[in-house]
Amino acid sequence: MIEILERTKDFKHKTALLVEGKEITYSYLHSQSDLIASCLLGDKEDLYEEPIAFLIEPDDKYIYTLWGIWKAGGMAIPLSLSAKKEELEYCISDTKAKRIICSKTSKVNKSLLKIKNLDLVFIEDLHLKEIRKLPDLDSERKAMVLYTSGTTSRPKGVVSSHKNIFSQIVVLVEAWQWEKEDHIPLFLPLHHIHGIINSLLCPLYQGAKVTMLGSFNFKKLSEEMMKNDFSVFTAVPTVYFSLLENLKKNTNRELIKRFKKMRLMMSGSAALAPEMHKKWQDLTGQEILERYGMTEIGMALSNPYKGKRRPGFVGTPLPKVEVRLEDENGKEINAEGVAGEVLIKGPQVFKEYLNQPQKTKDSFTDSWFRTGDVASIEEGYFKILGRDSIDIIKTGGYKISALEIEDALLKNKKIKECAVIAIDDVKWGEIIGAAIVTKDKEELNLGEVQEWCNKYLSDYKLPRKLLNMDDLPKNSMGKIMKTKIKGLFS
Ligand code: MCA
Ligand code: AMP
Repeated sequence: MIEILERTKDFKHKTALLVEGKEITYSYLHSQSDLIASCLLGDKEDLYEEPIAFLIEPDDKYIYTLWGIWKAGGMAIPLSLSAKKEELEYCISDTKAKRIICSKTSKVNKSLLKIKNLDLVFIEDLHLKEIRKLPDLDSERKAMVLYTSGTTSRPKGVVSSHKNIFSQIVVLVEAWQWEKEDHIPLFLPLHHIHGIINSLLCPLYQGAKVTMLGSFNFKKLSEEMMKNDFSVFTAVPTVYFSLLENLKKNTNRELIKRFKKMRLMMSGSAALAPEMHKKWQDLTGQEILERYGMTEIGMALSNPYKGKRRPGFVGTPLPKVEVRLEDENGKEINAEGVAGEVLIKGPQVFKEYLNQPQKTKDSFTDSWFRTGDVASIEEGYFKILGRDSIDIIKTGGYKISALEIEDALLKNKKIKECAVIAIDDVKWGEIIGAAIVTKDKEELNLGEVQEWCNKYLSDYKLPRKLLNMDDLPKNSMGKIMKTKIKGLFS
């Protein structure tokens, strides 16, 4: 039994989604996903974790598809709409998916999906059949694969079971007091946890309403804010930066009042600068609740719903999540103000990295998952200080591997050597900086480098700055970066 889906059946004729003004009820979500599940099953009784990829825009069809795959017993692989052919091919071959679901009306370039041994299935064609008996599923069943970058050049597939996903949701519903009267705007991408779990599945689990806006766009969001009474809001820090920039120019006081009226505004996926926290509070009166999470573990730490929310801190462990800090020798740190790696344990922690048993094993110590994030505790609250790897970049809330960008750069025959590092940026948190040495003194400017990388990488993975030694920060991180790119400039 998939507990999330069972529960949402109770909300029957209540509106679950608003998409371009169209209201979609919970019953309709179920009937459509039942049909999709039936079609996917064909003659089979159960898909037994068959990997099924999908590339569907963030509207109601996304949920029919996700739930349809789950109900048929398959393993859902939501892919990024901005991915390039190489990136898609990599994920599809890594998961060994034989079917990918797409929509006829989607703007996705379907020629990107002409991949060997892959059946392109249109969701519209899945509506023709009758509902079959759907399988009864164990909660340990693998449910979803999300691709996340790390210290390897290619992203890893994070496999979560239904139980993991359920555990991630119930914790948040309780901690953030989701109610059936809540209404949330959804504009985050739906191939990552922040969008899928926090913005979409938590409200649906509680019978609340989600307005699906596609991607983030200030004008569209403002229009919807004026039409709807949103009560909950969750975003990455870059979105708050854009909101502040736009609201500075916007004289619509009513819009600001709408933000003021919400019961909860949250930030996560990257550090929210305390100045941004303050600016937002000065403008709207809202004290942003910052929390900390990761694809492998869902959400782990959160400032309180009721109680002191401290700017620059990510709060305390969520219910049922165990968190500890360890020093370099694997000893638990209990003292305040001492930095150590964050380790996590709990039912929400993922099952495995797809096809990578050794990597899975290496990322755990005695069933504690090693996040690679460094934190300290001050007056009981966790503060994220950074990461233990220089090769991980967080930009606009996306985690990116420096090695993946370096790989793409090195495919260019003009490039002899390169090093990619994160450069602090007030809007994006970090931007991607590339130090490049060309062959035979060839010239390459930023535009050319971006054009080159754009062949292989999504837009948000493009280098935004070409670096020389003077661009490196003068702090200790700058020294580490120098080590990485040393030799390039000598
Ligand atoms: C785009 N641009 C950038 C970047 N991305 N410039 C620098 N750095 C970047 N990373 C440029 C584009 O080329 C374009 O330039 C201009 O900025 C606008 O691009 P656009 O894509 O339209 O930007 P946007 O719509 O404002 O999008 C920003 C965004 C988006 C809303 C922050 O990146 C986003 O949705 N990020 C969320 C990612 C996410 O959900 N992460 C959660 C992972 P030009 O104008 O010249 O063309 S899950 C996670 O982290 C864990 C579990 C957790 O804790 O949540
Ligand atoms: P991802 O792998 O895309 O799920 O990104 C997870 C990573 O985002 C974590 O390991 C952290 O490095 C970072 N992260 C998430 N939330 C926060 C936060 N509130 N402050 C700082 N970093 C965060």
